[in-house]
Amino acid sequence: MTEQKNYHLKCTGAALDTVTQHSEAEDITLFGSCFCPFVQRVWIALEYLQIPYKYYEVDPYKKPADLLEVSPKGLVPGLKLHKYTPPRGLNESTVILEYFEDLAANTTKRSLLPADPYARALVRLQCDHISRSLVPTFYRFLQAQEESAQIEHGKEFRSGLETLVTLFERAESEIVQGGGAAGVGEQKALGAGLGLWLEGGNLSLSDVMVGPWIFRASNVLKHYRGFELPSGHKFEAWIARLFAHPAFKATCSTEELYLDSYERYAQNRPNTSQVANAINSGKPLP
Ligand SMILES: N[C@@H](CCC(=O)N[C@@H](CS)C(=O)NCC(=O)O)C(=O)O
Repeated sequence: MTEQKNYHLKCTGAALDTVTQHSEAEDITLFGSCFCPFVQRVWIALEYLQIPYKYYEVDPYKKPADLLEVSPKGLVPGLKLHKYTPPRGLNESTVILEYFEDLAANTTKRSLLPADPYARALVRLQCDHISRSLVPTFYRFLQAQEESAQIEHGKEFRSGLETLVTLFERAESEIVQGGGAAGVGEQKALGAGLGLWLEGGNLSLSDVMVGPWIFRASNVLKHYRGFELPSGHKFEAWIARLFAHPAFKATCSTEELYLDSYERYAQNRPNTSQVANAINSGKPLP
């Protein structure tokens, strides 16, 4: 029998360089795990919003006491906030993202969202779809063992990506084209915060929310399920902008780390994780 691969415990490649650059004490410590997409989300946001932080690698499956102190379910990401005495904790990637957005508004003045309330709502609609549909479908597809189930869930994942594209197109058409912009400069201003879907756009909350799974679709799903991301000029251009973005690249390890770390999901091994158990029992993700 070929040897089973296990999850990694240390970043590699560009992510390892970033970890090395963020090894000194700061007001925020990010408790992370090198393979975890929920961690990668908040890590990209820290990089993009230029919020100072220290990266601290933990094994969430071992439930170390210092992780449980900041994240009650023992899930990564967790934050330790040293500006409070005693220090406080925060968990849940989506909540942490909003926290960083609020922090940056008062400090670095950078943002992952457009300024206009309706445009912000459209980005949040994209995020809602990512959380409730795309992310669980990724795991259902990867964990499916029967060929028929793999085909069914592969279709669901592809259709989830298509829905995301529809939501991107809606924001583009309502805000940029429907915004009555006279020239390229005005169009760019209206599109600010709507994400990398727009040529010349900035990273958005939805790019950050979905990017880690798109990346794992490009390597893990491709390797284990033969999945190919949608083709087409606009989709490919979006992916290229996303994968080349400095904040995104800085948090990526090398492909081997992901392939090894996800073998247990692809084989649907028992007790892989709380996420895997939730998928197998039809319960909501933790
Ligand atoms: N809803 C959580 C999910 C985080 C999560 O599931 N993280 C995984 C690693 S990718 C974990 O810590 N797993 C530990 C376990 O399953 O016990 C979030 O968005 O932060």
